[in-house]
Amino acid sequence: MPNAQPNLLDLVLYPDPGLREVCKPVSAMNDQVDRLIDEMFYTMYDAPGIGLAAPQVAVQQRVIVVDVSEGKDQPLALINPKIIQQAGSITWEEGCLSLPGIYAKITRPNHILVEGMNREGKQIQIEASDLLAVCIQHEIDHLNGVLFVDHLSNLKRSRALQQYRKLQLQEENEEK
Ligand code: K2U
Ligand code: ZN
Repeated sequence: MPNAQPNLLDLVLYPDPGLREVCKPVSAMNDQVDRLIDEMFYTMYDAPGIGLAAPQVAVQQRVIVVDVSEGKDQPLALINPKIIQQAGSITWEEGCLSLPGIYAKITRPNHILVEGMNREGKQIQIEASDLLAVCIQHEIDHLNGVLFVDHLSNLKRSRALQQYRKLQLQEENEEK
């Protein structure tokens, strides 16, 4: 009998090296992956967030969860997701649960066709636009060890990471 209440997982924070690894594909849907997906959704909604990738909870597997709906009632889990078509362009102020407190405008395609396996183990294709497209691309980046700040110019990235380190130091000092 699986445990009813999923566990809240610890979020991995930059500069943890796990965030820079290329994650391994999931060979087949199984109970462990199914439980991981429940725990990722539970952790994402609690953060709160609208997306989460497995390496952000220290699991180096190609699993993402997203829910950009207002009502928090449209959960989408994708295993081994792959973008097979992309078009257009949208600039969005992105944040990341692994780099709390920093935000930056990132430009990405705003229409994508994604394929992957759903949590029932079925191969599916999803068309996504705007925020859902941004979110899915942000999460797939995580599976390839790419963070949103990597899409910035060197100057903007170094400024963002400098600000992040300052915030982390302030946090540590406040905890003392
Ligand atoms: O992967 C993550 O860190 C979760 C990201 C997903 C995301 C980032 C930028 C743009 C879209 C999605 C976010 O931290 S979730 C936090 C959040 C909450 C509400 C609106 C936007 C971002
Ligand atoms: Zn992120």
